[in-house]
Amino acid sequence: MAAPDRPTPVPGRDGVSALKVMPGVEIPPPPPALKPARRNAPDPAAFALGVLAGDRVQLARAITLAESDAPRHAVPAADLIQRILPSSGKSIRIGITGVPGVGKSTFIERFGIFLCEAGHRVAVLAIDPSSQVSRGSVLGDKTRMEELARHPLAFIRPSPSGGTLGGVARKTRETMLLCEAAGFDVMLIETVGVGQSEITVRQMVDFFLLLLLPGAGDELQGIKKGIVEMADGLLVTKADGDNQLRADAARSEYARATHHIQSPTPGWTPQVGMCSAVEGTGIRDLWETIQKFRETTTRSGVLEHRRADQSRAWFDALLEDGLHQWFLSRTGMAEHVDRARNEVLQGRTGITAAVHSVLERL
Ligand SMILES: Nc1nc2c(ncn2[C@@H]2O[C@H](COP(=O)(O)OP(=O)(O)OP(=O)(O)O)[C@@H](O)[C@H]2O)c(=O)[nH]1
Ligand SMILES: [Mg+2]
Repeated sequence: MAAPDRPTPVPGRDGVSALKVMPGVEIPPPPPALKPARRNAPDPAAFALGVLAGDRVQLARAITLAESDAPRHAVPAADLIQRILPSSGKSIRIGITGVPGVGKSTFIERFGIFLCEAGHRVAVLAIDPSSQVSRGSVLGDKTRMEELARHPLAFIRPSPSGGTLGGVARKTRETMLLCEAAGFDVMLIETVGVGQSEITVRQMVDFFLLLLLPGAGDELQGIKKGIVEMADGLLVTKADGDNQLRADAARSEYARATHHIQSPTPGWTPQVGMCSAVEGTGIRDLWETIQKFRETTTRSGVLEHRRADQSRAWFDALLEDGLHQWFLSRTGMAEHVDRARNEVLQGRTGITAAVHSVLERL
């Protein structure tokens, strides 16, 4: 058997400096800005300038920084958001939900292209907590939303992966602020129509749109009534071909149903429409509805109020998160919490007493 080849040391790796490969040649130390330790340090000021100039490459990098879970990125990421904050907030933020297969991706592609053709700059984001493993459905969608992805006025970013719904939401929210600062004036934020993520998206958008299949009668299609109650607009999809009649019937039924449901937005009655993303019908009407919504809620102050409420809730949630993490990071605390919880599960301590015993350690 031949002896294995000894691998050649690679400069920049294997502890070999590319600057010292020539024996006897002395290279002066690099100037401070090029010191290896700083090479990868993100520069929030430079990122912010790039984002504000609408540079897409810098925007993508800035988002990656904001999404990072690495503790060393926390400070520069916060600095970056701080710098772009005054230039954010000027878009109309639209949340889109619906059960799997209802036609979200197809609709977003068609709607997005419609908006781009009207001169808008559209960012498509997503919240999909299940994307921890698969890297997110929208990544696959980016290839499906081929035409929109290629459009120079559109920007598509898959759902951040990893972590809790709260963590994913924080990242998407900051991505939204960055996209706004980069000049995108319509945000389309998709979420899968299952679980808690609708509530989270509702908490970060102005207008919440629920897509519905053209087979009504199915008792709101297994959609929780609570989700219908969060919507500012309902849109029956696939209103084409054989589905046309059923879509019509579904639209009427939902229009009747919404009369009995309290609107999530004071002074606004949820509108029910239908569309075919394949044929492109109903898209313009929807956009007119959303513009009317924006005018109405801006005039009444409801929009400003909603955003203030959202910021307040967001602040409280982050503070709570931070406190929780800080609490568990205290020496021995995580173990103590586990022990106390086990005592409860084994019926040896009541819940209130167990929680007290944990808090007493502070
Ligand atoms: N006839 C018709 N079919 C449509 C329309 N929109 C979507 N579809 C079809 O419905 C199926 C599901 O569409 P998607 O856009 O992938 O649905 P989705 O909600 O994104 O699905 P998930 O990503 O799995 O949650 C596909 O086969 C589409 O071709 C439409 O307007 N008309
Ligand atoms: Mg999809």
